Amino acid sequence: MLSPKLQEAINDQINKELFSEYLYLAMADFFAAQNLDGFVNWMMVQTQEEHFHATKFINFLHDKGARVALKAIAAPQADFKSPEEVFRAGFEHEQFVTASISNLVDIAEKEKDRSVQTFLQWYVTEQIEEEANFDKLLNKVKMAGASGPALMMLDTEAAKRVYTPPPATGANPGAGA
Ligand code: OFO
Repeated sequence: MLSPKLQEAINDQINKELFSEYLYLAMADFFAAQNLDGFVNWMMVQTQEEHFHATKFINFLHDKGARVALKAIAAPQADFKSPEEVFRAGFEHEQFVTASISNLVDIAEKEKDRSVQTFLQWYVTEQIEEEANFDKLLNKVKMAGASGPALMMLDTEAAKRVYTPPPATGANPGAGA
């Protein structure tokens, strides 16, 4: 059984993951308005990742016999000055999520809940990739600068990104990892 404090903290994290999905949908929409279809695809794949992050937490609460408290999702930023600003905002958002996961780990440690500590390790590792993905693209977009052809090359590269759901393993197959 989860402590009320952990249950509340996980519910807050579910809201953050769903907000991440919302934020990247807004970024996809911004790129669609610029006709940068490869970046639209990249962001749409990212929204699928975020949806998975949220539902993995939801499945975990279900497995622990706890209720999910779905809260209102804040409206994300819709307009950006440039692709560089989009990827910088994404990178900073991922750093915020990493700090939030780290805070959850701290709470689980204080509550001495080993099952939550173990479960959270997947997110700790996942955040390394989440930050790196945005950081790499941010740096490439920065290097492209005002060069239209360089940006188009990056857009073509971004069009190749595909969503690969994590394999279903362990005692929580509904969560997919
Ligand atoms: Fe992007 O890692 Fe979840 O929020």
